[in-house]
Amino acid sequence: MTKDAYSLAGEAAAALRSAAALDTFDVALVMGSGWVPAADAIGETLTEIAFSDLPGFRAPAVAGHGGTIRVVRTPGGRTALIFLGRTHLYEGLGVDAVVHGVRTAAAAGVRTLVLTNAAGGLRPETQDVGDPVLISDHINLTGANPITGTTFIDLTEVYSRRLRDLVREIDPGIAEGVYVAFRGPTYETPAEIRMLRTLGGDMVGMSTVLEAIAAREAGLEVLGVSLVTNPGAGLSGEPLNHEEVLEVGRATAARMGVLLAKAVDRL
Ligand code: 8IG
Repeated sequence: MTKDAYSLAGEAAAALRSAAALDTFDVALVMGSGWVPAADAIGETLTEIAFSDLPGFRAPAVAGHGGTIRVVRTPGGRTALIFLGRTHLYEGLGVDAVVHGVRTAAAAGVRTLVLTNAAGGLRPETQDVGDPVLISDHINLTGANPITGTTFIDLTEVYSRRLRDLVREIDPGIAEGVYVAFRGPTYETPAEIRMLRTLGGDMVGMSTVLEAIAAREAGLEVLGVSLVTNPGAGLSGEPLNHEEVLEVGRATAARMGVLLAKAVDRL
């Protein structure tokens, strides 16, 4: 079963190369909810391929999460694969489905991966809604792992210090933080949010960590960026609302797009 997932990614990569009429790609970006409008700023679209046209992909289940791969030429002349939408563990399709895009990108020749997400903020004292945060490390509380067997991957530097330093040259004020992932789809209880603050988390979400692990297994260099779209449950006195989360994303998309566009040409 596990080996099957890697060969399925190989088949998807071959189909992607053929659909794009390109042999390789420089960088892949996974755009989480709130980041999709930012994709327009990355560059000129050469081709757009529906997930449903490639082996092993499923259309995302959540409204606002997209469902295509854009092949983009950046102003600096790089070719980027932009995954508009992702599969989440809470959809119940299994961990191989969650990381299929990352494995496909790696099999298609990508060496650098940008993972973006929308997240709850665990530090409202220092974070504002709409702020991007560089992911410096993660805590995987999903209970899942994309790797099966005796493959002991080093996770000392999942999120490349080199790439974080590069982004900080573009946006010196950008914060860094530890991203904690739960399986979801429920948001946290206030007690869980207090626990995560004690554990050293700065953002909480339901994505990214499994993709980052699969990327490190494939030898990719990873940049992770969270968009803080709400304070964690119990930190603001308001209940969490998926529509409001999407709205914050829309309102801040332009800033995210400019940041990523500048970053991608320097990676
Ligand atoms: I956007 O507060 C977004 N995604 N687990 N908790 C979790 N995921 C999230 C949250 C949040 N906000």
